[in-house]
Amino acid sequence: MQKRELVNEAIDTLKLNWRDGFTVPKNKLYPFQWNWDSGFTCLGHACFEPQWAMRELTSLFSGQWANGMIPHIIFHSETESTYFPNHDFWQAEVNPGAPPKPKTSGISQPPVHGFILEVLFNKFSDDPNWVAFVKAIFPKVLHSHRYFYTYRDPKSEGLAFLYHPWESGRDNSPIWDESIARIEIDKATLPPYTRKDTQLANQEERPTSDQYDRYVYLLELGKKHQYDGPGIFEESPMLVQDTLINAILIQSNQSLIRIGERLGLDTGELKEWQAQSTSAYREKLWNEDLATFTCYDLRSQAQIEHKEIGGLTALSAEVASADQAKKLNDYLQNLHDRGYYLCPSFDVDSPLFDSKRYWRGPIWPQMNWLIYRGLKAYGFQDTAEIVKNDLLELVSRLGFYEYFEAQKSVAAHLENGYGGGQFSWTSACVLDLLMVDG
Ligand code: 9WN
Repeated sequence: MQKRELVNEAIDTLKLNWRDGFTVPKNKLYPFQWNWDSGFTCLGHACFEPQWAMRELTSLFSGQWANGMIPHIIFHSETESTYFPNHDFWQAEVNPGAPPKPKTSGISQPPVHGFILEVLFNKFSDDPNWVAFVKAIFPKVLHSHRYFYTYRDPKSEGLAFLYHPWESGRDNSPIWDESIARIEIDKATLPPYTRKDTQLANQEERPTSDQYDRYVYLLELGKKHQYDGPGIFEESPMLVQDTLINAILIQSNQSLIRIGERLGLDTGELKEWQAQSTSAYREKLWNEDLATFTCYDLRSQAQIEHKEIGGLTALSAEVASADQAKKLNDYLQNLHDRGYYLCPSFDVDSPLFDSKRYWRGPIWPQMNWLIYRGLKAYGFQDTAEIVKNDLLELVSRLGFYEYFEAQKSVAAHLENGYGGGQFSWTSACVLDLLMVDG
């Protein structure tokens, strides 16, 4: 596909997935508004219908809880029935601070909205409507960061924990295997449920049914503790300081600090968080032997020793030291030399690598967008171009899919990507790369 065709198809896909105020990631498979998807989707709106970006964020923040949390799903429709778990399974009303409407889930996702807001602000800062919008939403984004520091960092380390794989955005990554293996599934007490995803996407590309049982177990655990109670920290078999969530938090803190300084808003709290988070991230999560950043398991009190895509987001957050960044760049160059598309979501040399199954190996478009910008920020222009061009090649050959095969030799024989087609963040990231970066 030529550049013009790619641009047109990306815009058509975003229009197709637009629901008069917000965007669904993919019709039927994901029929509501998702937290971090919405942030990336704004990048696309900004290229052809900037007003939609304001409306997208306004819709998302209409689901914000009193404690500051932006839920990972906002169920704008209560009748849509093609997704499990629906709002009635989550029962967010167990927490008195959840809004009565829109209905929401009870956990969060990587807080991308601070840095997305900065991208938008940089683009439209001459427009008084945008300046007013940024000023109005700034305290809400700030409050969503406060949620992580208040409810997810009980020892005040500057690193937020997650207790559900869905919060990480990379649901079935092998990095969660050990944590969720601690769960003892008792079918007699697990509430009955029916998955919908495997009716809409290839079963081999989705998490397994055993993993779903564990996702439901952790959802029930959250519900039992009103989704923000201290019992979660005490009881959850999964308690992890994640590389991705914390890198995104740091990246968004920095964006909010810059926005706040330009607009004369108070950034004192942000600067305190940021100073603590950056040094904790660099020291606690770096693994010298693996030469990457790793998640930290608060239950076993040890790093989760795997190379995976979350560690690379330290580049986009610009939290890696120059030496750490060079090692991450070398890792990517090596994968490129060995015939992989960049950036595989998991260690290609691990027996747990699966180039087809969701977060256990495939390439994810929004991750390439982040890592591309991170590499550029550190001056690794050549690798950045590979990351960008690999994504554009995959999309122009295989379509606007959710994720893609990582091995070039395998992808050469494929006619499509994996998961859902006509995907929103794929369209938005491609549009931004083509229209903004040329
Ligand atoms: C659970 C919507 C979301 C993304 C996640 C991705 C996938 C959901 C699911 O789809 O997760 O949140 O049902 O599989 O892993 O990153 O936000 O696109």
